[in-house]
Amino acid sequence: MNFTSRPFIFKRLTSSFVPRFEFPKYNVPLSDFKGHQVKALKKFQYLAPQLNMVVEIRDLRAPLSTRNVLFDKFFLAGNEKIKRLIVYTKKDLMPQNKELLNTLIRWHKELNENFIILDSKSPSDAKNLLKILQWESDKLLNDSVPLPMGYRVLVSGMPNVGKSTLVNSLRYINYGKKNENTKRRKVSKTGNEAGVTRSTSEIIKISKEDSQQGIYLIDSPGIGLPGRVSNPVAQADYLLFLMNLQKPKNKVLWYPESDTKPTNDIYSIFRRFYDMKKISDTTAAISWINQWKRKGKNILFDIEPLLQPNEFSYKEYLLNDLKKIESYKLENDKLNILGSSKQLFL
Ligand SMILES: Nc1nc2c(ncn2[C@@H]2O[C@H](COP(=O)(O)OP(=O)(O)OP(=O)(O)O)[C@@H](O)[C@H]2O)c(=O)[nH]1
Ligand SMILES: [Mg+2]
Repeated sequence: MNFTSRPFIFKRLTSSFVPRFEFPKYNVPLSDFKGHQVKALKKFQYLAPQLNMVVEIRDLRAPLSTRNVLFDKFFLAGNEKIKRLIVYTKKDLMPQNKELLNTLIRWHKELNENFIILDSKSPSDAKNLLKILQWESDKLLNDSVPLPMGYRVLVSGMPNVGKSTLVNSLRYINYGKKNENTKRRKVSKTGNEAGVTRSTSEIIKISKEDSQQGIYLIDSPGIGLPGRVSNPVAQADYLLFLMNLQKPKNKVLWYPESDTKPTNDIYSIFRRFYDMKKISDTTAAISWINQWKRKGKNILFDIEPLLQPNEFSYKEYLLNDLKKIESYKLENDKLNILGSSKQLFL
């Protein structure tokens, strides 16, 4: 898809359907921290001295919305020695988008960050990630850095980005068939709705039983940001707005399969859900958003920076996000968990 010019999008319009080009400003409640997320942040601080690496998971289709500046703060709070690898999941839902890839390369170069892109469910992708972890672990071994607790990797990220799925794929490489009736055993529960993992996991061994140095994972609950739009109906409407902008002709995609007409009316989508089951607008909105999370192929959630690549600064965006958090006075006590409010990325 070409995001560099709006006229390109116009060309794709059907004669009968015109998507919205402006999204209405809703005055809706903003998100707050949830109890189990605050607990997880505290646990991160507690675990920090044992950690060698943090693998930070983001959704490739929402590279901005699933970046959490709280994790950046974590690295400023005296944890700079921990290696950091950014992993974009759901590659299978955004295949071969060169423009997006080039954008990510540019952004991460600016911040001197390493990233990879994968499908959390793919065994070969998991194997490649394990090779990276093995390589990092071997480096310490060769430098005779003592690791009495093995090489420890925390898997962190926003809710529902695919952390537990990836943990399971990594575990499966060396332990999938050996244990328990040769059935594939999940070490970490996964699910379609956000908030499946409720607490930070025990350590999960992923290196071979007889390896010289163990590599261990710690799964964690998704941690969101306060101050984001939390109303599911508004979120669903925004998704519909984006979907129509990007795929105006794609009628079925992840509307309920039975209906094929594109629409700008989010309630008409909800009604298609009602047909199947009597549910509230909120439940329908959540179900529909979850369909995007699972199978929203080629629909980006963060579209503006790709439409206006020259006007968008990644650094500025993140500093802004950080400022928003700093000014989130109500929750200040909780945010102090992650140390001082030093400026980032400067
Ligand atoms: N297509 C596709 N689906 C994925 C991928 N990774 C995860 N999923 C799906 O996304 C949903 C969420 O996955 P989880 O692994 O439970 O996500 P999580 O980050 O552990 O979620 P929380 O614990 O709730 O924060 C599940 O339905 C997974 O099957 C991926 O790379 N590609
Ligand atoms: Mg999970």
